[in-house]
Amino acid sequence: MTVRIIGAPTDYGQDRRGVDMGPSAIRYAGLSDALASAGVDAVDAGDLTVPRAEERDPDARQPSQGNAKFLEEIEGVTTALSGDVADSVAAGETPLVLGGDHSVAIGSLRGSARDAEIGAVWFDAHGDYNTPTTSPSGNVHGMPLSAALGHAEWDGVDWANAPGLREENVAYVGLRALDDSEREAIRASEMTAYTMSDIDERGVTDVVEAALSVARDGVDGVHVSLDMDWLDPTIAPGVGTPVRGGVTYREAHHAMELVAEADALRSMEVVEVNPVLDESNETASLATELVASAFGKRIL
Ligand code: B3U
Ligand code: MN
Ligand code: MN
Repeated sequence: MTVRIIGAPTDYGQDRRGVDMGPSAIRYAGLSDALASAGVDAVDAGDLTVPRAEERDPDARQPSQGNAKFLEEIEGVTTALSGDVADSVAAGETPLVLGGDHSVAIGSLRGSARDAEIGAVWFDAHGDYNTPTTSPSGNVHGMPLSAALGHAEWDGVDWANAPGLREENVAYVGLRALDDSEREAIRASEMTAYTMSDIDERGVTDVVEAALSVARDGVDGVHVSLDMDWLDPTIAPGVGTPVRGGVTYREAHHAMELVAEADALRSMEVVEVNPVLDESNETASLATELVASAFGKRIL
């Protein structure tokens, strides 16, 4: 397997600076050694060019899309990203996108779904299913799934839509922080949502296996989206919106080992690593370990 590393150093999807340094932090933490330990060949395509946030109006909004912030910048980044992800898949590789905040998923999903049907497993504390009008923050990192799934509010915003992704093939793992309208919308959707309570009750093996079978049912491959705030903040402090009660180190590794075992991985992203908020780059370092497990690293 050849993995193409694509850095998306952007923080336009949320309010805290620093997550744009995620790709550097993850590489510095030893990503290439981690991938080598998983036995895969890795090609590093470098980083996408992202306009400098310091030069942008901090309140920039496009009036046609509710209160979503920085849509013009996010369009630029995710359009470039979707092209690179799609080309990588077409070349027989498995793209690994390094965020950046979770708005990059708009590009990963659209790219992975170019000329294909895909499913997605969303490892996250959050639902990322707000829309430009329901979002309490206006931060697009809380909206990528509603955008990719083409909700009515995103009509006419073709760059954000992933036509090959259907709700029926989306499964969340580890939810624990939802906004009220987002909770209603997830309940009303065809997506499958496993919360932390489900992990407590059923165990991580059962939940992740179920999520993977939902995502892979009848599709060409699965996109795995790993938001580092999925993990408990005691082991992943370097994220913008930490939420207590996340998965443990061992649960996370086991989940990623199950991803590798499922042998359906089409594309993957790891997002929300913020080295400015981190302690000695440990969140980035954990990200490299989890990626290695997802790509097949085994203890024995
Ligand atoms: N649901 C909130 C908070 C949030 C979403 N994703 C993250 N935080 N990382 C929102 O702003 O949409
Ligand atoms: Mn997220
Ligand atoms: Mn999150």
